[in-house]
Amino acid sequence: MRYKGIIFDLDGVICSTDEYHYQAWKALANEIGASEFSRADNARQRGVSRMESLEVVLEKAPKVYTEAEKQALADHKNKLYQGLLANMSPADLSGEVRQTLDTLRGRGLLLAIGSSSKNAPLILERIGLRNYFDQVADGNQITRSKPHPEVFLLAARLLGLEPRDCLVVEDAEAGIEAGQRGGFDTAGIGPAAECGRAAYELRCFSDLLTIAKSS
Ligand code: B16
Ligand code: MG
Repeated sequence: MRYKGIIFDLDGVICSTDEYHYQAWKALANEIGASEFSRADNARQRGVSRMESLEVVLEKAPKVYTEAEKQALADHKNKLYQGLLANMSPADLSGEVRQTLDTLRGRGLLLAIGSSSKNAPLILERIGLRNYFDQVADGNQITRSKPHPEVFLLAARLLGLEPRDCLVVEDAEAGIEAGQRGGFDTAGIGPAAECGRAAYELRCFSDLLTIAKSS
């Protein structure tokens, strides 16, 4: 087998919480008069930290905020976001994703999460995957978010694998860059499949079954 492990991004790869991030940032943007904040702006928030994501919204804001005010805005957005997460259940995990993960595991691959999100444990709980992955590396354990490779290097280390033995699966261009900088092969899905930088471009999640096949 070409790979021994697969490291999955969470938001936008395992589940569609990328849409909830957009909705929460859009609500905040409207509240502070940054109503020109758009989906194109949101694309730049994929994979980067909460505070870096806030800066994207504030580019459209009519006033300048202090650091303390920025922290309060980020906290407020996170409350809006967690309100959306509260409605999630195992039904929000697609059958395609679940079956693909089960098949990959059945082939003997180690599976990990590598997410910039501090909400990753909560999301995994909501969708019924709290104890599913062999390892979880997330925004609570790192100081530099994507495109820095820290979270993927941590995930590989927790799995006991070298980067060259792992495939990183990402929906964000920043995540593809992080994987490459860390020495991983990368597979892009959604926006990351269109950025022209991923080694593999997935049309759908189950395409992974072809990339990581038994030899
Ligand atoms: P939080 P991922 C990332 O998750 C999101 O793509 C990004 O939009 C978000 O700003 C970041 O998590 C931090 O999320 O506010 O929940 O800590 O795609 O790396 O799984
Ligand atoms: Mg993502």
